[in-house]
Amino acid sequence: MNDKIEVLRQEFVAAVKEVKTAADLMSLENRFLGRKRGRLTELMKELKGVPKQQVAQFGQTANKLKLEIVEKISLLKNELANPQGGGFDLDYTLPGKAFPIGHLHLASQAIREIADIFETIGFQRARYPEVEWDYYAFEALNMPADHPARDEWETFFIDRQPINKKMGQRVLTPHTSSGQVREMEKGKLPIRMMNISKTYRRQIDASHVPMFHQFEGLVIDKDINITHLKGTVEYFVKKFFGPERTIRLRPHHFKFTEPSFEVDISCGVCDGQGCKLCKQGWLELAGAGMVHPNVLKAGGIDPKKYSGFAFGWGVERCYMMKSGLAIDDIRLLYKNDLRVINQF
Ligand code: FA5
Repeated sequence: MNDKIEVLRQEFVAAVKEVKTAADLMSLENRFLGRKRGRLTELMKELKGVPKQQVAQFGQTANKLKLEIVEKISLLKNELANPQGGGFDLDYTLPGKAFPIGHLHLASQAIREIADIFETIGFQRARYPEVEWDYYAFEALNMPADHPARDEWETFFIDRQPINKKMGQRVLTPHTSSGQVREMEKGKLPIRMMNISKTYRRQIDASHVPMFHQFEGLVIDKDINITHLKGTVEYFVKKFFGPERTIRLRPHHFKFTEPSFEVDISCGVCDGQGCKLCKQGWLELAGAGMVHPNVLKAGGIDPKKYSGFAFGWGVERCYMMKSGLAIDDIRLLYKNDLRVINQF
């Protein structure tokens, strides 16, 4: 029996020399200490056939070998984990590992900047559901069921059929305007609301993404008129795009504002002179208008006493215009490609 133990020791010593990797070490451990077929386990089983008087002595020798094997394997594990040698010793003079530092996504940066600008002129941020009722997204905004204007919002529907008599179906909110009547329903006047949030549409191409952000301003008070709208939009444009930029309001049509406008901004490339990018000196920014009396009524506000204006723009598009970013595909912003994202 003593011979067998010695042979096993030699076998182990030889096997240790072959260990180069963590995988080798694991298989060495299995081979000698494995519970079922480990060489040492097998040897221990043989003790059963040894005459009684010799069991204690052989048991001791075999246990000693087991201890040696366990210690050696744990030493090897340490060495592999600290290849600099010296087990747990550390070389404090080695340069440290630099961890990559992240930053806010372009949309988050833009949202912070936009929120700050409007906060200084008294707009308060509010939040509304992303999964919204058809009522707030369309019906209360003067777009009754089956009205063709709804088509422009290419909506994601959660329910196939209306599930509530007044509210209709649930949708992924296709524009931040869905916050307008919700804000009015709070019953607090005057209103100076800023809603910046995610919006969803069934659109995807070089200039559209299915999830994007809009920021929407809503002001309601006595004697609010178009000059207030123009002044507010101009203030934002000069702060966000630069003091040299100007705006113009161009007639447009939205069901929830009357009159409605599209806001153009003077081109930053040619300074409004007309160039390849803008053609005639102006770039189209987004929609705005005076809140329609029917929308005020839906929010429980008397249109004879109060009036208001609203505007709702795309965050990503505004930011791309500001940075003069020559990006020909808006989808790049959401592809998580660090080569693109790290440029902002
Ligand atoms: C609206 O959504 C109106 N609710 C805006 C409004 C608010 C008008 C208040 C009047 C009063 P429109 O569908 O044009 O309007 O969208 C506004 C802006 O959102 C667009 O100018 C564009 O910048 C951005 N936008 C729209 N769809 C997408 C899309 N799929 N991907 C990226 N940006 C988009």
